[in-house]
Amino acid sequence: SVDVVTIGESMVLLQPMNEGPLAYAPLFTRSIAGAESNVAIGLSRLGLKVRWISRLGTDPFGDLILSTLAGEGIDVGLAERDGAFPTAVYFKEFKGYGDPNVYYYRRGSAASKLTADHVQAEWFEGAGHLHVTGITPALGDGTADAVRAAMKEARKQGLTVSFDPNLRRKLWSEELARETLLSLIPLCDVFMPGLEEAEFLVGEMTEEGYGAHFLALGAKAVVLKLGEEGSIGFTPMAAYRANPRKVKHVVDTVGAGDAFAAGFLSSWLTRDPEGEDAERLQHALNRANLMGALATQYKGDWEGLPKLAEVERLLSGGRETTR
Ligand code: KDG
Repeated sequence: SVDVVTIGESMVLLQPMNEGPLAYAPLFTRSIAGAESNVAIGLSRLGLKVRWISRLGTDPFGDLILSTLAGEGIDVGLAERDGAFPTAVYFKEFKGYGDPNVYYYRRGSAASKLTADHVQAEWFEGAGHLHVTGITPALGDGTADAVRAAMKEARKQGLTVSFDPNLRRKLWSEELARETLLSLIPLCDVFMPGLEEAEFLVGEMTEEGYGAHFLALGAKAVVLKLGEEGSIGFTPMAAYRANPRKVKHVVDTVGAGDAFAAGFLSSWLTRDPEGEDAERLQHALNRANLMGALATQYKGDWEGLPKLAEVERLLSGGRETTR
């Protein structure tokens, strides 16, 4: 059986070894990344069984992505290869301040050709939950319909669904992004926007206003990410604000939202669903805040993510044996 299915494009990631303009970067490290596979890795390290679905070229970079994810214990057996289109690549640029710049080379990639016709009932068989993001709908002509079809098929088979809007302005127009992302909210159980994304979608409101608004659209839990301010979660029964986990020095913010999602879902999906909402939110949000904070401490989207024992130790204030 599978705890979580996630669908989305992973790319080869090239990161300059040094800070400064990408145009003058002579040396790069090579990894892979993608919002949904970042979540998959986070969940797998926290002990959940995860299946990752995407489309890859029949090229060496596709091989690299598959072997990396398989090495993290993720089921990649249903990912498709398509020899007609390439596996995508992206670059980060570290300026030495603020968020890194990201440059995508993904237009026309194998994953961007995903359509609703590709969505298979077997992707969800034996699974409990589907996680999708707002990146996939932005990738190609048929990808929004594919995500919609996947969310519907998952629900038909009794899975719960989480949705992180993950607004990527470089990938589509504001109008299309807003319309498409809003249309997917009624198909999810857990909606997890950042504060800026919430404002982008429905205009300026209070945090409680966003919670009420997205619950009214059909989500059963709303998780608002407040960055350095922590996070706040809402269900129809409860609201809980979790204090941020302080970090000394932020190295790379890319991937923090995915780590947060993995932290939240790993708790939300595995603890007693009959428990009190406030207590469930508290446990899930504190774990999510810790995961998000840890992800900012490392260059790379997911390499620094912890295993469950480390998360439990950090949350309980236990000591580490280092030597
Ligand atoms: O959330 C991190 C992602 O943004 C990164 O891994 C690349 O998937 C990616 C994207 O589309 O931005």
